[in-house]
Amino acid sequence: MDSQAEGIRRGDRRALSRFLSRIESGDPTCEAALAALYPSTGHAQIAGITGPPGAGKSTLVAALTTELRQRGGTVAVLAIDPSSPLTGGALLGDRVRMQGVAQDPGVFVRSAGSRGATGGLSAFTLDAILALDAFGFDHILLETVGAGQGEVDVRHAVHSVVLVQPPGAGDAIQALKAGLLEIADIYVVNKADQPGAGLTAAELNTLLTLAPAEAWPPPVLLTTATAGDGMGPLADALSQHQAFLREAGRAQAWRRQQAAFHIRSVLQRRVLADLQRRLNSGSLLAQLAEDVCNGSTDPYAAAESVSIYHNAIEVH
Ligand SMILES: Nc1nc2c(ncn2[C@@H]2O[C@H](COP(=O)(O)OP(=O)(O)O)[C@@H](O)[C@H]2O)c(=O)[nH]1
Ligand SMILES: [Mg+2]
Repeated sequence: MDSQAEGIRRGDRRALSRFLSRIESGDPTCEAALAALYPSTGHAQIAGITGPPGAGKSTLVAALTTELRQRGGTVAVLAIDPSSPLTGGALLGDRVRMQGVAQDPGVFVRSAGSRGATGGLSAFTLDAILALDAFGFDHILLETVGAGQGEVDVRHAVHSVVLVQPPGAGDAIQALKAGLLEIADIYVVNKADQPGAGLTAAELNTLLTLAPAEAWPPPVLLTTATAGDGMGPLADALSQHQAFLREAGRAQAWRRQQAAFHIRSVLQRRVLADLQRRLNSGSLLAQLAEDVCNGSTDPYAAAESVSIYHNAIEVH
């Protein structure tokens, strides 16, 4: 096996860090190592923390990490934020808190810009989760900016989706009315120290009672992430949701959906990489563009001429 993959199995954090960098850079040799690590996965409880920018997701992830550590679990945090690539920005809003958790050997924090992959979560995220799971973390917290398609994608990468909103988030409530936000397993109204939080939570509760009854009625929780308030009930809700998934074969169904999503993501990445290579080789794309400009063809016929990928690209 790949030496970094072996390092991950042994619990070597530096090997894990380096391996995540390789995954992020799109190193194709990672796939064999990931395949070798796959049988070691399935232990971690994976939660997606999503919601609009500024809702307090990073602060909440830090506070929740502290809570989960107090309960004895190890925690990996993966923050995917297109606006803050690998080196950018303070991942966890509160620097003091960040230092606190960063020095804890039971906590691993990784921030990454989303790799421009079309629509939401990329194969990178799934591969990174796989590596963190194989390393043996008890909890993986994935922070993503909830925006359009990304929110739908996150459901297939995590066991539990937590939607974080600030008070008075009229837009989110409109979206919920339109059925766009019925993806969350747990709703959190953060910044409960600000006016209107109780009202927003009550509105959300009302809207959720209008939705068709589900086997898991999503709870609505109030938190003040900056003070660490509400983290106990949030950690409880997460473990209750995990227990719910384990009932009646739901975990198997989840695993199947997750596997399908992962296969599709890997295929999309390969097809796109193949296509990129093909278009770059011998300046094929530049040549075709030239043909379109001089009137000898049109963009559709030009695309058609790269026919080897014609069918493959439609697989999505
Ligand atoms: N008043 C208040 N501010 C908060 C709370 N949680 C986060 N914030 C602040 O909201 C801002 C955005 O927080 P951040 O965690 O970066 O949000 P993210 O963009 O969703 O990750 C920061 O200034 C935080 O200090 C809270 O519970 N109450
Ligand atoms: Mg953030």
